[in-house]
Amino acid sequence: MSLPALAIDPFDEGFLRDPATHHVALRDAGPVVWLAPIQCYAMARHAEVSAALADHATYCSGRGVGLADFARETPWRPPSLLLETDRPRHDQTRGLMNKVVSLRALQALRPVWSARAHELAERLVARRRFDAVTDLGEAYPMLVFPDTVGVPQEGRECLLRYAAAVFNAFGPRNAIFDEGEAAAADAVGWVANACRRESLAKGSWGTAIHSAAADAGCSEAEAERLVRSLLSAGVDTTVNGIGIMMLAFATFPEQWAKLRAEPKLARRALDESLRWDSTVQTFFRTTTRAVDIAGTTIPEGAKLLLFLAAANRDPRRWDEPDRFDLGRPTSGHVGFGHGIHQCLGQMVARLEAELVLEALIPRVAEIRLTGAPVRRLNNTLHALASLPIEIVPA
Ligand code: OVM
Repeated sequence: MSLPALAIDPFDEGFLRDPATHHVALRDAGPVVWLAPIQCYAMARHAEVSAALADHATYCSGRGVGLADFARETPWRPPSLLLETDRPRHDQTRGLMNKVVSLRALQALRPVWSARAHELAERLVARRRFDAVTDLGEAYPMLVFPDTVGVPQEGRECLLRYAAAVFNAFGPRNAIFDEGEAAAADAVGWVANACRRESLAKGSWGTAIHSAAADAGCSEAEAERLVRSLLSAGVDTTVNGIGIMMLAFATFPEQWAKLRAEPKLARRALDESLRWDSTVQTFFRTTTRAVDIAGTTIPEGAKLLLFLAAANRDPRRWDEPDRFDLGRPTSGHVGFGHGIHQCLGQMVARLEAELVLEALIPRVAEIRLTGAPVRRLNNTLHALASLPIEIVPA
């Protein structure tokens, strides 16, 4: 089989405004394609994306999970010791982070996080009309997550601009990348300072990371970079995860009714929402050897773009993939990735989403869109700037 060459730039505005439409063409073109405008290979079908994520030895992360090849180009920032690292180092850092970001730690936080969700829901429902992105999707994670990591109060709004810039920087140096970087100029310094042991609150996840990192023989600078991972990956992801989940319920009102009838489904809602419209749309890998895929040889040292969001709607894998359906088994979705790099914070994200829904279920009978959702273009995230809704109180 020859390699289909496509003239698609998955980071241009037309693509980013409506990725799902373009994903169809990418999947149908073949199991692996060549994207001429960005000069790299790509996969968009579930079977291949999932297999590549599972094969961390062939498809490495240490040369960056963006378009930039760290073997040839200077990274935008010092590489993440988790995301942009391979075995054996990765397992050491991941192991110590797993001890801090644990189910046990989250169980302890649950009562406080739940109270915050109820207070916020109470205020929003009283207004009836609100923006599900700014007033809820952004507001809720900002009420619970920065306190948990233990960063200083002053200047926390930097976190959103920082995260947006981090995710833009996985793409090519287009206008979106440059604008994100310019907007985050001050945020980079704020985040660097927030990650220092002296800046972090006692008893926080941040100081716990510093202790665990020191025990594992990491330097202070490495510990700071591990805290940086939480601030990079834990904000814009959950912000948009919650925003898109609200869009899903507004678009499929019968699913809101189903959730109200069966509130236990709240625990699974985020996973189906991520399958339906994945917050993290793409990540790259780099081949460590020549590899044959369906008769095509990808050479060693090649960048390969994995379309997580396209895999999550691949009709070869999912029945009626475009339907948001709380009743479907979501296991195998790659919205949190797959394999050794699978999302460290997935339990955090699930808990935030579950608690937001738990607070809304008894108060909200219906969710209606009052205007068109507004996209916020990002090179990696499917992000929303605004989602105006009106609720019918229960
Ligand atoms: C990190 C990091 C940054 C962005 C995303 C991510 C999705 C991780 O600094 O480790 O995971």
